[in-house]
Amino acid sequence: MSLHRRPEVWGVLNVTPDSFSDGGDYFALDRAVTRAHDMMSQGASVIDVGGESTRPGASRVDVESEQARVLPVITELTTQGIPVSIDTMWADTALKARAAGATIINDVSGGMADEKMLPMMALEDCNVVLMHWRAHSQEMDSVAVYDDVVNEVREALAQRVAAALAAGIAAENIILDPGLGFAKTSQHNWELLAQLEEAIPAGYRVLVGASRKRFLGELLPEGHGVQERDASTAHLGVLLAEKGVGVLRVHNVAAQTHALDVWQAFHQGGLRG
Ligand code: PMM
Repeated sequence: MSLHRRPEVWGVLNVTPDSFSDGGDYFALDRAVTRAHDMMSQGASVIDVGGESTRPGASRVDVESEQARVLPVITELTTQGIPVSIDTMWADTALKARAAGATIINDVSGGMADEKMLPMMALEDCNVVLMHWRAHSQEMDSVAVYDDVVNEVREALAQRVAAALAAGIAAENIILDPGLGFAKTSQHNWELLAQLEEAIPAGYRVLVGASRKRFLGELLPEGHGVQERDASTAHLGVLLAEKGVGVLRVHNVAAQTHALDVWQAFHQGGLRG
């Protein structure tokens, strides 16, 4: 048998102008819903819907535009029975997404970007992802400075957990995330991955979002397409399964599912279960 339970795979659905355009457009909505169904049939357990790009250097999206992008998509997905996580730093967007049927709130700022976030999460009493974060996209590269990234991320996450518990969030609702690429160089990402057990306060479920990120691209030939990072993402997902990570947040769900099928069959000595 495997040492750890098989991780869940969450499919990324970014409803941003460079992906599915704004949610008011029927064709964009239609394409987003089709994409979500594809990811569910490929083995996703949750679709993580986001309307603000958090790439390094990206400018912020105002709350109204974000909601116009994500809420129609979330309403449609939840009506069709698809479990949805809302990827937002705005408490108001998270609250409206909950009203539209989202069951999980994924805040990459761990409640730091909007002071209303943690109290709202406590009242909603749902699963929440709290990620390690230092600053918004335009500033985050300038604060990617650490003496000891593993200890500093653990201490910062422990501080977020303390704030979440003080706000009234139940410990069993908390999922922690090291925040790969958010105020982190590639070297920082690899150090966090190598010592993930030390980087995350013990006793919480862990989500890792490594999918297609730049640090994986650095291992590929120059000029490669971003989708060529999917094999590296899937491989890393298996290594994270070995470490007991509970959730892998990925763009290519089929690739990650196949890789986990191999991992499971390898540990079980066949295709049982
Ligand atoms: N990364 C992105 C967006 N949301 N959420 C969590 N919890 N963890 C992450 O690492 C994360 C995230 C980066 O952008 P993408 O949507 O293109 O992957």
